[in-house]
Amino acid sequence: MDHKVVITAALTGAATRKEQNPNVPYTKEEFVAEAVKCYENGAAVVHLHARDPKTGMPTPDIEIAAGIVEGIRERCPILINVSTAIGVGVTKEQRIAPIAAIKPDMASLNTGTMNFSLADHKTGEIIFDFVFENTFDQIRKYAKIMTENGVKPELECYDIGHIHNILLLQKKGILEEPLHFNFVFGVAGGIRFLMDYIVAMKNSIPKDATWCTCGVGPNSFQANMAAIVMGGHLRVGLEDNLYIRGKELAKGSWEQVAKAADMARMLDRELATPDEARIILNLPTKKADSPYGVSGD
Ligand code: KMH
Ligand code: ZN
Repeated sequence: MDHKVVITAALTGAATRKEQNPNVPYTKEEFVAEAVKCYENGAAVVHLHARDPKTGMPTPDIEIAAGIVEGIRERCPILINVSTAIGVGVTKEQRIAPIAAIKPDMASLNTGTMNFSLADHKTGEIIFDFVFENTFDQIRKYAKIMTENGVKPELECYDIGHIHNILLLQKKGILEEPLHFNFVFGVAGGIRFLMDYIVAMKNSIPKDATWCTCGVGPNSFQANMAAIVMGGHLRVGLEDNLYIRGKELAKGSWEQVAKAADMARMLDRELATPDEARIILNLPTKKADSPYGVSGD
């Protein structure tokens, strides 16, 4: 199973909007249809930030998030990874609340406080300036809640120092091992994609850890191609990249999943099913018992 690749589809994120790409889902029906298409094209995991269906803004509303999770679980066995970043203006308590309420298969766990901004890399203009707070105390508390609820954390690392934050906290055993990391490239305030950096990040994590990678905009498929070669897993989706190639808009996150799947197959890495992903990513053997259904049942 070692050679198999797990593809995650990140459908929305906190920032992308229909004005930029009309295929960003806002309603439950749009989320479910998009998740099913991602599954059909090879994704084993879907990463979710719920949106207010009327405004399209990210929302901490648990009923909305739960409705989306339930709708996806009714239609396909894809594993569900819920964001604990959600969006700008969401409180620390609101960010973690869906974990105990929904008990998704996985959740993002952000690993350091940082500038999390939007910039024009050509001109150096900072378009949107924002501090993303993830203190050690907060990371520890979120990790505890995830562990108690049987939810596998995906450790979002936007720089190599974030890996060291986790290794420091892990001296006290805050997380069940093996750990699972996501190396994120291209956030203004984080590391940009370079082969040297991804090699350094991979070499910094424990030998038994699993990892995937995603990148903002043009960093997306570059990082994923490197991960295919280096034995990592992939994340694509309209959350971080609106395009399929150049300035051509993607028809949906599913089209990026299909492209990533082709890239992986080209290098003889087969795609993991959700059941296989559960094993590869070392999800808890006992599936979280969620009132909103269980993936794969
Ligand atoms: N959009 C990614 C760069 C999270 O949801 O916790 C960040 C992300 C964080 O996916
Ligand atoms: Zn996210």
